[in-house]
Amino acid sequence: MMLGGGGEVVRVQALAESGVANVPSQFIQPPEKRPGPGGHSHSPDSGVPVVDLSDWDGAREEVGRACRDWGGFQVRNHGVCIGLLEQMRKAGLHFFRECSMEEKLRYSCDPHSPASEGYGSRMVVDKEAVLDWRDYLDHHTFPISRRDPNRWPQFLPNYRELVAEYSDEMNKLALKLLSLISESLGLPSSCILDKVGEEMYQNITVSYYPPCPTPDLTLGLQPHSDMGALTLLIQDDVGGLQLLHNNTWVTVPPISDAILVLLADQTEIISNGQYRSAPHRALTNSHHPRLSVATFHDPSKTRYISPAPQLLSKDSPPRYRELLYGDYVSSWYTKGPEGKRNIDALLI
Ligand SMILES: O=C(O)CCC(=O)C(=O)O
Repeated sequence: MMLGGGGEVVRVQALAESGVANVPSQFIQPPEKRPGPGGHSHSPDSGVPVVDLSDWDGAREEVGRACRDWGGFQVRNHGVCIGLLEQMRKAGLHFFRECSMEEKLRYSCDPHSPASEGYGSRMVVDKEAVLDWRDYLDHHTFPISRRDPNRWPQFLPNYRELVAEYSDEMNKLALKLLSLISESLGLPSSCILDKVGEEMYQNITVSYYPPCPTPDLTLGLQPHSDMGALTLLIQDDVGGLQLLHNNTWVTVPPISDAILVLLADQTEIISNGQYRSAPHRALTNSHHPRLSVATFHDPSKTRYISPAPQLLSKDSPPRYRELLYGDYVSSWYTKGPEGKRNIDALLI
């Protein structure tokens, strides 16, 4: 999820490092949204599906079940070099931990433009919104015409090459997963891609969540589902990402070699609601900074999205209105990300 941010905005990391005992009121969630005590525990058997992709054909059914029940699942043996995942996590950490504020600010995103590229803190442009306890660094990486490595920091000599390689690998994996997800619905493998377009838009967001003195009152990232087609996410070993499953928040256990796949709203629409986009949120904790890298794959703004005709019949009428993706994005930014209310507004 990326909205706006930058400019005169308070950097969460700077606030945390100043040693405040109580966070400013703009970061305090209303009581019904607070994680509360105990919201942070996680165990390896949380139930979030883990799918082994060493046999892609064999994984189809499991992927279908995970998309239907959870809207998200972790994958292992996905074909992306584990060393690359580690390098990306380390580089992200280096930016936030080792670079001076002056250097970070050189790459600030435009505070007046939603989803602009660069270093930011404030998710929502709306001045009334509760703030997330997070700073981020966002890169525009696909289509290739959007890539401008001059806008990417150079704090490590190979950072720009690393981002380009990571972007390429995630794009390849996203294409393969969208084919598998299409097949798991009984559709031709190209069906979802035909809808969203081969030339997907890709953004990479590195999120940094500093330790927070009042983790029971704040959120690293508020609950939302992603607006595009598919998100691929890696995290470090701290933990704090949660998926909403049967009305309960379940922590996604960190697995260093795994990639979390999150279905986003357009895939829910194309599946006519057979699969659900996954509401998720990030918790904070008082001791350990946390890092994640989310790679978003979205249709171009000129694509029209609607349920796949092969899934429609007299008994299974369309559940969502057709939309122009650009309109969906604008409306998402206007209303804010809250939970799934953006996609719910399209229900017939
Ligand atoms: O930090 C995380 O684990 C979640 C990141 C996320 O959901 C996002 O950037 O939209």
